[in-house]
Amino acid sequence: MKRRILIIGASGQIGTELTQQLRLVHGNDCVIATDLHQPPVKSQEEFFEILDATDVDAIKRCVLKHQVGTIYLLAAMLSATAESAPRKAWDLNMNSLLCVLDLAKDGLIDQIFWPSSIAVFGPTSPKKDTPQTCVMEPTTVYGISKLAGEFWCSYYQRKYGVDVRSIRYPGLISWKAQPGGGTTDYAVAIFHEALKTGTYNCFLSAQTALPMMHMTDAIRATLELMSSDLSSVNQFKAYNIAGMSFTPEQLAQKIKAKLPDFKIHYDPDFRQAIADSWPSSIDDSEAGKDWKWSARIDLDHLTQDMLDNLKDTLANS
Ligand code: NAD
Ligand code: AKB
Repeated sequence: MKRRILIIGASGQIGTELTQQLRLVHGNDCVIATDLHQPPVKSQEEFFEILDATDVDAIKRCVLKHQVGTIYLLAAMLSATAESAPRKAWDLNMNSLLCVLDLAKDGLIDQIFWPSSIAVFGPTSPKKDTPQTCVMEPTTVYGISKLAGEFWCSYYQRKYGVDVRSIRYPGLISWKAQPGGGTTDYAVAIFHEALKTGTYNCFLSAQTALPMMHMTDAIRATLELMSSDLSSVNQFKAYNIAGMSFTPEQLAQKIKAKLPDFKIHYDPDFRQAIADSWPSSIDDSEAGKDWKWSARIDLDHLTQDMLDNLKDTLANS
């Protein structure tokens, strides 16, 4: 029998769409979605279980019960929420990763996907076209946990031959599920508010450029990396991937072109310092070279897609 796929943290922004896509590819009963909370999409309640990413014994029982071969570990605290509870964020982000790495080391599972982030970079990294390898001195607890996680992944790969793959996602933009407490969340909230109230109060300044990506591209990147031949994977830390780069003002202009009455105000808060410490754009040539990665969705396409789909979702809610 084909070994199953376990998603931990499946009810979040990425998990909601990753679960859907993996079920399309592998079949519903091959994908076990788990989280502390029920999935936001009703149709995903089948093959769903409550599972705590920090409960090592429960994860092991789940792996054995469902004959799991691959784990996608998505449970984490993101950049903004992590700053309000640094120790809790560190414990969740690190202990869950070490738990699944040990399962692979002990031969219980074959493959792991664990997402990293552009948050591994810091103010001393090159800001523009930030390369795969450069100075990395993150200043957030989230970034520190992601960078440490990358080192753990490459350690387990080198020392124990664990097949663990990772991507440094930029800010992800989606309409199917809400983001979970990051600094790039404004780029989703702006669409909701544009349609609901016509006004958005942005917590970042007008000129803050950040790397971003449509969720469809991010899910495709994830599945492409996971299905790549092991011999073409040369980065066992995490791959840079790039989609687009824009400022709140540039995004607001795109929305205004579709909704002329839309207004944006700027009221930066503590998240401004986090954004200022991150790259404004990313060089993803290593991913392009190793597994032929290239993004397909640009800012015009993203704006249209978000407005069209959210309009329908809000009308039906
Ligand atoms: P999210 O916050 O939307 O979802 C995380 C999920 O984990 C939530 O459903 C939450 O209930 C669950 N969770 C939290 N604690 C848990 C626990 N103890 N046990 C089980 N589940 C638990 O986050 P996301 O945006 O889907 O991100 C998933 C992963 O991708 C994270 O590692 C994040 O750092 C990374 N990432 C996300 C982005 C982005 O823009 N969304 C960018 C870079 C990296
Ligand atoms: C966040 O803003 O924390 C995330 C990320 C880029 O890792 N979206």
